[in-house]
Parts: sequence; C-alpha cells; structure tokens
Amino acid sequence: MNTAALKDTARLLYLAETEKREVERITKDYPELTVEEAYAIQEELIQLKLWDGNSIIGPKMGLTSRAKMKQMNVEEPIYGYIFEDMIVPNGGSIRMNELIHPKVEAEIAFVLGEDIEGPGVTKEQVLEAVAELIPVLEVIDSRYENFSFTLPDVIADNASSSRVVLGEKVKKPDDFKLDEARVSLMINGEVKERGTGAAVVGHPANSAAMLANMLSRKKQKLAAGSIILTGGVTGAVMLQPGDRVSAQVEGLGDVSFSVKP
Ligand code: OOG
Ligand code: MG
Repeated sequence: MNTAALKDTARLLYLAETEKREVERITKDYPELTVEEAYAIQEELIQLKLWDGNSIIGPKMGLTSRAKMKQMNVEEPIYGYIFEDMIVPNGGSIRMNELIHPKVEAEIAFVLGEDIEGPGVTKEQVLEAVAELIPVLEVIDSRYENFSFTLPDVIADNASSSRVVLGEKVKKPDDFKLDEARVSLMINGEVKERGTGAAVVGHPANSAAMLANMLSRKKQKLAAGSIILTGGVTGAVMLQPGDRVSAQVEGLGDVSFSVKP
C-alpha cells in the first residue's frame, strides 16, 4: 500500500468512528496488507486524533488470550492507544447512539512507576516497575461491518478501542499473585464472563513485557506514569441500551458503568 492509500485508509477509519458507521474491512480491497502497513495506518489515525486536540492516556494490548491468538492464527498480541476522550468516569455512562456495536470486557491495567525499555523485557522487570494496579472495563467497538476483521484490519483500527472505565488505583501489594486473581464481568447483576489474570498470556505482566519489546522495534518505550491496559481477561460481551455493567477484580475492587440509549 502506498503512502497516499495509507493516509486515505486512516481517514476512512477516523470518519467511521466519528460518524458512527461501519466500513468494509480494508483487506477486502487490499488482501496483501501486512502487519507493518497496518501499524502505519494506525499511526496515521493516531496523528489525526492528536491533530484534533485529543491526547494519549496510554497503550493497550489486545488479543492477549491464547485462545483468541490461536483463533486468529497469530503469534503475537496487538497494541493500540487509549485517548483522553475515551475515558468514562467510574459509575458513569456511555451512550449507545455514539457507538456502532459496542462490546465490553474486563481487564487489569498497570500504572508504571518507572520507564520500561525493550528489547528483552521480562515479566519480573515489569512487576518491579509497576506502581499501581487498576480494575478496568474496556468497551471495544470495531469500525468494521459485523465486528469482523483479520489481524491487519484490527491493528489499523486502533485495536477496536472505544471507551475505557478505570476503577480506583490500588498500590501494588508486594506478594500479590495477579495471575491467580479472579475476574468477573456482570451485566444487570448476572455474571456473564469469568477468568483469572493468567488468561492474559499467563500473567498480565507478560503482556506489558511483550508490549515493551514490540515498541522497542520502533525505538519507543513505556513511560513512567502511563496507564497500560494489559488485555481482556474475560471474553467480550455485546452491550444493549439500559445495561448496567460491572467488573470485579479480586484484590483490586469493582468498576462499573451503565449504557444509555
Ligand atoms: C480487538 C481488541 C481486543 C482485547 O483486550 O483483547 C482487545 C477486538 O477483539 O476487537 O481489546
Ligand atoms: Mg481490551
């Protein structure tokens, strides 16, 4: 894909999001689209958002569960970026009429106390650098028809990022086993999905280590103070107007929001 087409594609995805409409997946017209080209489109999309005055809260990992990776036949998770205008206050609401076909998933986020720079970053190094943990509800809203895409498509679409509800920050306990922490996702008081931290590539810290190593190929690092979403612990569940959504992360607490029409 040439530079002009990369920019046009980023603009198309940007408009799909702002105008709340589905678009055909890019790989329909460009079946040869590579992962590198897809990240180049994502970078253009991010530039458009920054140009708009929006700012980055931090990176997110996606497709971190072994099951999801296998299903999509990928060796590596993907990343995208969370922006300021995606943040919804804990206990607040999202509006269905601002979104296309949103789904929700429960996650664990890290707040870094120090920079992490790859390559060769390990889980242990990440755990050393993490200052705080946050229970998170992430709303994903693919801009593609029927929420259907291939790996390069979803990378270009900023990993389906749409809304993020952050719970209270908790100072990282020294002996806390994040891989054993139980996580549940509830809608209207009913448990819809459950998992443990281990669902995220064995341990959420592995996910952040992979992210640091992927970013190091672009000479980028994870900066102190940034919030990193480590990827869905639970499966994603389709949202309906009127839903009351909450997640509970053992040892960290609750996070919730509701869905308005
Ligand atoms: C891609 C984004 C996935 C996660 O945590 O796995 C994601 C998608 O499934 O639409 O955010
Ligand atoms: Mg996610």
